[in-house]
Amino acid sequence: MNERDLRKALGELSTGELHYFDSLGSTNDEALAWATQGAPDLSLVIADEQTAGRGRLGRKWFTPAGTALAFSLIFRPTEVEQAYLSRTVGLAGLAVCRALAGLSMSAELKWPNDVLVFAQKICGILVEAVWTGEDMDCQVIGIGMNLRRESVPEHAQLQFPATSLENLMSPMPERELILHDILAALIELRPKLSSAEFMKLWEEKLAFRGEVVKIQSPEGPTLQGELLGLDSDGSLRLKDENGNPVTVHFGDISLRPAA
Ligand code: BT5
Repeated sequence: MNERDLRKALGELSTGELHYFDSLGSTNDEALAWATQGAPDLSLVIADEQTAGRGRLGRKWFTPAGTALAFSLIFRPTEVEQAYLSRTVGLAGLAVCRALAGLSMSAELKWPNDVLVFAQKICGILVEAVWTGEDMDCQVIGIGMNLRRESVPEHAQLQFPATSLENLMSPMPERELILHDILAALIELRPKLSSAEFMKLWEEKLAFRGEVVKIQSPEGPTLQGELLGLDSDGSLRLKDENGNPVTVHFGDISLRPAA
């Protein structure tokens, strides 16, 4: 991967500027810093290797050189989109699902931020905000996708089973093309962000829908219930063991099938 090939592959897409690094701590850190300096909407930070890739709450994201797709997109919401910022993670997830569908792969979204194929994590998403005082200036959408087998951490380091594209298909398309397809899908879906149709698309892709799942969060007791769908802000709707409706808001949530 190099900057010239990347620019060529992204050619006709209406993305912003592009910063490519052979090696970087975290593309999200770089994008957050660049965003505060005014990077335009849909500007991209891409790295071949991340030495301090991040998951949620300081967890590590593994990105060895030459094995994965790791990038961050600066998302400057329009006035309409400002009211739907909690949907951005769904936008990113749906875009990844669409890109994988183009490779004949059926992906699902494990709420709130994982993309699964055959119930294994192939991609993680980390959406972070840049604030100016009390106002959210923009968001950074970080996406890490496992391509080669070597991108998958050792079993002991995993919180959830993981896989790579190479495990599922051979030969694999070029990284640049996968990136192109994710961005093209995101740009195409973006105008729907505020619609009910968008929430329907997101719900249809939810993993474990109709199944009993366990929800753990550090703040509360473990909850078990049937996964029903999403509220309009992207919160998760469950039916608990007593048949009562429960809403789970975004946070440090871990979701697992109960069985
Ligand atoms: C995530 O966090 O899944 C979000 C990951 C976002 C990574 C992208 S890469 C580009 C951008 N720049 C960054 O610095 N980050 C973003 P979370 O749900 O907290 O999951 C983290 C957990 O996933 C870790 O604790 C490991 O158990 C596991 N993990 C780490 N690396 C993995 C990998 N390559 N594949 C699958 N699982 C992994």
